[in-house]
Amino acid sequence: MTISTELDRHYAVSLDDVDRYAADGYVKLRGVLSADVVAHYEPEITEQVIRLNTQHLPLSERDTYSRAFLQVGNLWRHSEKVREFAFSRRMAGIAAQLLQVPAVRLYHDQALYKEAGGGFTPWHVDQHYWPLSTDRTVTVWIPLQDTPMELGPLTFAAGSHRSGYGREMEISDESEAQLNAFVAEAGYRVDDSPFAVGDVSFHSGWTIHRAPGNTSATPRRVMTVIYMDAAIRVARPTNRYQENDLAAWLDSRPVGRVADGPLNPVLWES
Ligand SMILES: O=C(O)CCC(=O)C(=O)O
Repeated sequence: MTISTELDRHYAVSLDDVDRYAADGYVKLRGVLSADVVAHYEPEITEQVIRLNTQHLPLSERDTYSRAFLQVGNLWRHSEKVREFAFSRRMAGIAAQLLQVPAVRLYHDQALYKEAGGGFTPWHVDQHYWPLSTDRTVTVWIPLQDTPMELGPLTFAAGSHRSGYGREMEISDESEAQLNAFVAEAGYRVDDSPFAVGDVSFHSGWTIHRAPGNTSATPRRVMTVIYMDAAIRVARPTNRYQENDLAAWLDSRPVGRVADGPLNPVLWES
């Protein structure tokens, strides 16, 4: 099988996984990509991250959020090869099956590289940042190497997407402290299990999640793609981050309109 065939090959999500996603707000799927596919795209993604990264301060001079990772968005616009990867129909099809919608669009992609010695990612929810009308959003987190505990695997509080807690909180030391206490008190199962290369996770926009720091000597290289229901509409921004997102990722589409800007192509439809 060729690399691009594999990226576009349909993955039938089991009913069990659809149910687990609905109940837990995330699902980890093993072996969705082959090691060959990951090895084919990783160097190009890494090259683009290095080229486009604007964070040059040493870790010791950064705040908690900036220590967590180097973050570069919409890499697909800079490289045809990354576009192939980010637009994978296999991944987008899984997103649609988990969201139980007939079609999904791209919100944006984002590389999240946790440097050697990089700090923890504080507990947070993603949709705090997104001016979108419903909760039909999901992020695929694709590690580009094996990711044992030392590298900082993405960690989920299972079932927390239904709590409504922490939705007004931006990612910070405060969100880490408050959500940590909430997750412990509520008794959510915390899944910080490792990822092997080819494993991916999908988490909902309201799932409370974090990642430990990278205590290893190598970077934790991760690519993510955020999908939304193709019928989702632009909602009135409720904070300054949502105002920025509206301009950066949604082509400043008017409130109430389907989020169908040129940066938001449909990536999969049934
Ligand atoms: O990769 C990380 O450390 C955090 C990722 C994350 O929060 C996300 O993809 O929503």
